[in-house]
Amino acid sequence: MIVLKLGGSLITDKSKDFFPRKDVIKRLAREIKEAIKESGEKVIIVHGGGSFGHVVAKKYGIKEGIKSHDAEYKAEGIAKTRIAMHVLNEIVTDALIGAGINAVSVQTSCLAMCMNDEIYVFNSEFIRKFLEIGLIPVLYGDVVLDMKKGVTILSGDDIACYLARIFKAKRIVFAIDKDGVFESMENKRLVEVITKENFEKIEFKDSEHDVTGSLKAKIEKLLKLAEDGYESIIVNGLVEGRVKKAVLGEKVTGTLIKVP
Ligand code: IP8
Repeated sequence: MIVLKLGGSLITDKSKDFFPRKDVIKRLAREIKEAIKESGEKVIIVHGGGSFGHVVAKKYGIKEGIKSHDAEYKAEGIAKTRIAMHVLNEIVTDALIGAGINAVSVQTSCLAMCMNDEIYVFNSEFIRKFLEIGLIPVLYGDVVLDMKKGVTILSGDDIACYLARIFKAKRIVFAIDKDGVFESMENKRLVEVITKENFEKIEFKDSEHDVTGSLKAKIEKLLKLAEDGYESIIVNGLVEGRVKKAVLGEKVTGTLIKVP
């Protein structure tokens, strides 16, 4: 089992609202198809929100939950965030099907619920069943109900980490728009391996965050995943061939997150 997360910054242009990178998505779909064929592995795909979900979620403050005075405004924001993610998911799923993958779109907000931003309910049986009958589930970061806050945003990273544990993933690949994690944004030197030991030395920039958190917080989640026995790799999906290599477990430029 392989879990592949396609980052929002990879599949959309975050400098332009609602702007999918259709050529990139199409090429990634081809790479994923080839990797599935060559490896014979089952794959779960999760994608992020990019210039679709994050723009709307930020505007309406969805991550802050519902307060008594703003319920109507939040309801409007929830509806608009959901449809934005639905539209992006359709573009991704359509490209996957176009590449010959039997992809099935799975609406995260109908499977999952949070409690103070943490996954509280997640009906992974739907995913298991889809995989069993030969489909490739395509989930995405989404607006979901929250038992305490009313609503929140569940990131694709959290979904990918959760499913990696549930399905005991053999490989976890995070495809983004950069070669991996850099020592600092100034020197742009790639950190090939991150462990608990060198993590604190990395200079994360504050500006590198969206509604679901900073890059630093994302890496912290991946370090926890590594401690549970699941290594992950971050690769640049804008460079042709890297996602395919990472899915196949071949040597590839990127940042590996593992235990020391
Ligand atoms: O881009 C967030 O998912 P992420 C999805 O994986 C929304 O953090 C709705 C903003």
